[in-house]
Amino acid sequence: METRGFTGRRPPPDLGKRVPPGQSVTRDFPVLSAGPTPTVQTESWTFTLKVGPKPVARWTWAEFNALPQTETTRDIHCVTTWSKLDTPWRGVTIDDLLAAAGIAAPTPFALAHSYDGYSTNVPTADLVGGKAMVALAYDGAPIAPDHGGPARLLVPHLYFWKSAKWINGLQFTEQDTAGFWELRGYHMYGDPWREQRYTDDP
Ligand SMILES: Nc1nc2c(c(=O)[nH]1)N[C@H]1C(S)=C(S)[C@@H](COP(=O)(O)O)O[C@H]1N2
Ligand SMILES: [Mo]
Repeated sequence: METRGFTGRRPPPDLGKRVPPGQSVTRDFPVLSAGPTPTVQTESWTFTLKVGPKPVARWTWAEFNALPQTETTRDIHCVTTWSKLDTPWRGVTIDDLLAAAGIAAPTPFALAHSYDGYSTNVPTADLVGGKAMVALAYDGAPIAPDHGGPARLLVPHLYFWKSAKWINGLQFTEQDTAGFWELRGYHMYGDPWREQRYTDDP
C-alpha cells in the first residue's frame, strides 16, 4: 500500500526519449503538400491493392469503412524538423487490409499511391505487425482534406512524408522503388531516430 501515494506524482514524460534528434515539438498541425489539395469525393473513392501491376482487391468507400478499424495514438515526425506528440487516429491496419483481401504480404516492398500523383515507398515489414494503417479519422473526426482526407497512410515510426495523404492504393513490389520524395533527394527508408533525411544519410 505504501507505494500507492507515488502514482499520482508521476514525473512528466521524458520528452528526450520521445523526440528524435534534430526535431522540435509543435502543438500545431502543419500542412505539408507537394501541390494543391486534391478534391477527393468519397462517392467515387476507391482503394486498390496491387501485386506488381496486377490489381488483387478493390474497395469502395463504404466497403472500406466496413473493414475492422483500429485506434492508435502516436507521435509523428516530419523531416522539416517538427514532431507532434500523441496524435490520435483511427483506421484499417495493413494487416487487416491484407486479411480482407485474403492474401499474405506478397513481396518485400510496397509503394503507396495517392490521388495527387504522389507515391512513397515503404518496406512491407514496416507496414505489417500493427505498424501502419490507412487512417480514416483524426482526433475523432474525418481527416481534413489538407491532412489527406478522406484517407491517408499512417506509418508513424518513419518520417511523415511516408504517410501518403489522399491514398488510393498500395502496390506490392519485388524491388524497393523510389517514390515522389525519394526520387528528389530524400532517404529511401527515413528513420527519424537515425536522422535518415537525405538519400546518402547512413
Ligand atoms: N499525397 C501526398 N501525401 C503526402 C504529401 C504530399 O504532398 N502528397 N506530403 C508528405 C509530407 S512531405 C509530409 S511531411 C506529410 C504532411 O502531412 P500533413 O500535411 O498532414 O502534416 O504528408 C506527406 N504525405
Ligand atoms: Mo515532409
